[in-house]
Amino acid sequence: MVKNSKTIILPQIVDGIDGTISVAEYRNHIPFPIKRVYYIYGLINPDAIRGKHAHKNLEQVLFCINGTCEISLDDGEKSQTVVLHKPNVGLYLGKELWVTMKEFSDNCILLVLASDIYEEDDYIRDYDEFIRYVNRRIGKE
Ligand code: T46
Repeated sequence: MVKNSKTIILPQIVDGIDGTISVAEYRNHIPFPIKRVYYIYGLINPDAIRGKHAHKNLEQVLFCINGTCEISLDDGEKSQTVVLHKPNVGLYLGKELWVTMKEFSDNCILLVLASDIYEEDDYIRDYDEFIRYVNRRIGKE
């Protein structure tokens, strides 16, 4: 895996044909207190590409609670792609990861739990700037 990322599996409380509950609790499943929840939906454009940015400090966990999507991660040295397709299997994104989201199914609902409120200053939206930022952080520059 790239650094600052891991898979998070939520428990499933299955009630047979009457449905299933999955639960995300701070500490038990989510490694930070949740200050914001947002969700992305209405992904009717099959060519939609979202993300293309990194965060300086924000931590998040992404769950595709309906449909499927593909998340590409780049830590400045390594990269990997993760397909989210199960409502109880999430992807933890720590700081300093360049994230691109694509290949959304049209019924995709991407639920995001975040460690902080929305702060545009926390975003790095230029890839070259991201590489300079991580290189400075690991003392390469
Ligand atoms: C991330 C990925 C996974 C707000 O005003 N408040 C919010 O909480 C959010 C998330 C967005 N916005 C505004 C900012 C932009 O004007 O909504 C607009 C679209 O945001 P953005 O282009 O950043 O959306 P995505 O899907 O590329 O990225 C989002 C999150 O912004 C980002 O933190 O990690 O999902």
